[in-house]
Amino acid sequence: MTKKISKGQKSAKKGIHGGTSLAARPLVGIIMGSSSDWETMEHAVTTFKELGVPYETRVVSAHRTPDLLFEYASNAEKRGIEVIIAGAGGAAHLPGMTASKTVLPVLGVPVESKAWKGLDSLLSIAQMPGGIPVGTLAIGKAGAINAALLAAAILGSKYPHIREALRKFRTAQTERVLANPDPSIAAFPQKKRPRKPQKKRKPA
Ligand code: RP5
Repeated sequence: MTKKISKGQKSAKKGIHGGTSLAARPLVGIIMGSSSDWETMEHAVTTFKELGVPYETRVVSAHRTPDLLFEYASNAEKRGIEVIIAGAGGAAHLPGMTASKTVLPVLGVPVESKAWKGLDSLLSIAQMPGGIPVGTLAIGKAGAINAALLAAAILGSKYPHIREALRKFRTAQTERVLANPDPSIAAFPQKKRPRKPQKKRKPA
């Protein structure tokens, strides 16, 4: 017997599969300590849009809005969030504090700070004492992109369409690199691409 699916379930399912917008039930919560972190964290959003992973974004500050942080982290699982990405800079306690209030995987993105170029953020996020892990990515844009890709890899074991989207992303990335083997061609457009070596003809 086939199970009946309610209207709400149907649209959520459709949203997840089509899924780049907030209309779909978000599977990933992207939080950041300040709106000034958006410049970095938007790269996680761009990556999710490409992969079709439904997400939500919020400013949740560990020191300016600590009650909101507790509420967000405590309720994320109940709301259907499956992975949290937390970006913060400086004395970046947001990812660690979030991880302390949930058993969901928390991925931390160290935002580049003015004073220490993000090294302070990196150490604050990575150096969690044993017991409360935060998966820490690279400082800045690369970290935000990789946090999204890692979140997609985690979700991929449950959602095959996300795994396939990730596979496609990787294939396209490889093909882009192989299609442009010589960066000097873009720098000096008059330079011709090397010809494929011709096979020697045997004398008749
Ligand atoms: C942290 O302090 C934020 O994550 C941000 O990276 C940093 C600076 O915040 P703003 O002073 O720009 O709001 O909490």
